[in-house]
Amino acid sequence: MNKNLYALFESRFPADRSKLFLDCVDGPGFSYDDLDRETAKVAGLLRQLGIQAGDRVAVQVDKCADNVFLYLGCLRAGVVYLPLNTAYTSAEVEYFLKDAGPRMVVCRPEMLEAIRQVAIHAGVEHVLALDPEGNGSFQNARDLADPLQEIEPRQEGDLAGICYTSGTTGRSKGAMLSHGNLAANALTLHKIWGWQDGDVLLHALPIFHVHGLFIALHCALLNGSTVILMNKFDAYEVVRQLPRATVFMGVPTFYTRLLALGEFDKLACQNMRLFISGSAPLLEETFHRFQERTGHTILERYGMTEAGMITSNPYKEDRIAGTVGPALPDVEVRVTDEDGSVLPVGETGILEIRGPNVFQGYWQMPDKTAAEFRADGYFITGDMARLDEKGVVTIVGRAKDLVISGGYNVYPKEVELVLDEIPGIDESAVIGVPHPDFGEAVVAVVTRDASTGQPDEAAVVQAARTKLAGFKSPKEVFFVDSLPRNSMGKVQKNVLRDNYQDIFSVVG
Ligand code: MLC
Ligand code: AMP
Repeated sequence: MNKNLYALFESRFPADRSKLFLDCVDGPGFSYDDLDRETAKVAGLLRQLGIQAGDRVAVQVDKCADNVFLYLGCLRAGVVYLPLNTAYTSAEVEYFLKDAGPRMVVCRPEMLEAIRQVAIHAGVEHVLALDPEGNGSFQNARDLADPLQEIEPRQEGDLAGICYTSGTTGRSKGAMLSHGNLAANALTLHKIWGWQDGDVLLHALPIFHVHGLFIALHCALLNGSTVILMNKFDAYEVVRQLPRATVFMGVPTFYTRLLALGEFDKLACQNMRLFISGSAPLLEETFHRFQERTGHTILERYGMTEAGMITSNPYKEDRIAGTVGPALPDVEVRVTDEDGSVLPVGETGILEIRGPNVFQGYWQMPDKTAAEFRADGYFITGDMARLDEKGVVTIVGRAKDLVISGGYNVYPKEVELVLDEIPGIDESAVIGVPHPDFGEAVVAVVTRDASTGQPDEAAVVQAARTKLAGFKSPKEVFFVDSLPRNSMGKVQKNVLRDNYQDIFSVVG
């Protein structure tokens, strides 16, 4: 049997394929028939360009229907999809291209020249453009190609996507996700979240990360549902669209921004069945305010790029604020100490996971892969957690030095490496501090050349932004005479976090 994920989706297409698949808020709609036709054209173009099953295609384009078809067309052709955040600079993209060695990159027209340059260095053969209206050299070529009707035969372990996640060393790692990983996770979530006839997904997440690309889209596809596609999150537009939807997924920032709108009330949510939150911790206060305002209880789940979803609060029983629920039915979780010894219920340690959703390893990094798996196949998440006697997981922190800002991960090391190169900066420490909108915000504490007093804050931020995506750049820069260190000489980030924790007043 063909284990291509696209074949699974196709088996769940609605009987009447004229049903709307994508209802684009800023453009035309596309039926399931259109989905079949558009993905066949994408797959046809890939073959015409000599791109075969197992080859990689990198994509950095604005969210739009054609972006969805590009992803699904790659699946159909057995080509490995490599999504890239549109905020990444060309310097960041160059790393991904060199590391993953894609045969083609599709980018935004305004980035075409810059991406062409880095693509040359990375040895990428084809660089094509796609804009949000569906125009550009990619579409032109696609429309001329002979459609490929077949669905490429795939095994469960064959790769469907490579999703880059930053690392504590500052070097990003490509998490290899197989057709089997994605199918197993999607089938489980579709079942436990009670997807039903008539469900409509309001999709406001970006589609270059696991949450919006896999979790949200895959559940809707398995249900043969209509997806209301928003180009990006906009709280006012969400309130306008909600009456037409039944399911919504978001990061906590989406929910705090919605709650800031007076129009977001019970009436706006009256047709909704389910609100899901994840990618970052949901404050208990937000959970309760949401309940009071809308009468709905947010379902919080926990996941990561390497495994998709791992735990989820229950659909039918009580959802408990501050917890992420038990492991999914086919996933095992345990809490261990540094040595990997399993800790008793109630104790805090590192969360380890095992299941069909867990990735195939990091692209071309066998040592890093080996270091993050135990001998018995458990993956070490790097999140600190505790389990209760019913198996309910509470995430209490992170063992990894990671900031999550508005649902995007920022590894301090990556930012520190850039800051340390700025002339006049001696050394830097990057931390995350509480922020009312983003949950956590990136802040830099630096020492600089005392004789000149340069660079100033604006110069630091400006220099950082030439190399780093905007969400990674520090929201504030503090200049100090020296960084606090422990007796081993290591920077005490906990001291810095304490010193700066109130700089953005948090109002929940
Ligand atoms: C944008 N900016 C951010 C930011 N997003 N700064 C910090 N953190 C963020 N998350 C900055 C930009 O650099 C820019 O800065 C300014 O804000 C305006 O940019 P924008 O794009 O217009 O911002 P906005 O639309 O407000 O975006 C905020 C957001 C977005 C919350 C809507 O960040 C978002 O969609 N987040 C979702 C992330 C997500 O999908 N995560 C899932 C990962 S998967 P300037 O200085 O230029 O003005 C995962 C696994 C799991 O984690 O469990 O799900
Ligand atoms: P990413 O690497 O972008 O996939 O981010 C995964 C990380 O997000 C996890 O390792 C957690 O630290 C965090 N995360 C995801 N969901 C939650 C949640 N519900 N609560 C707390 N942290 C979460």
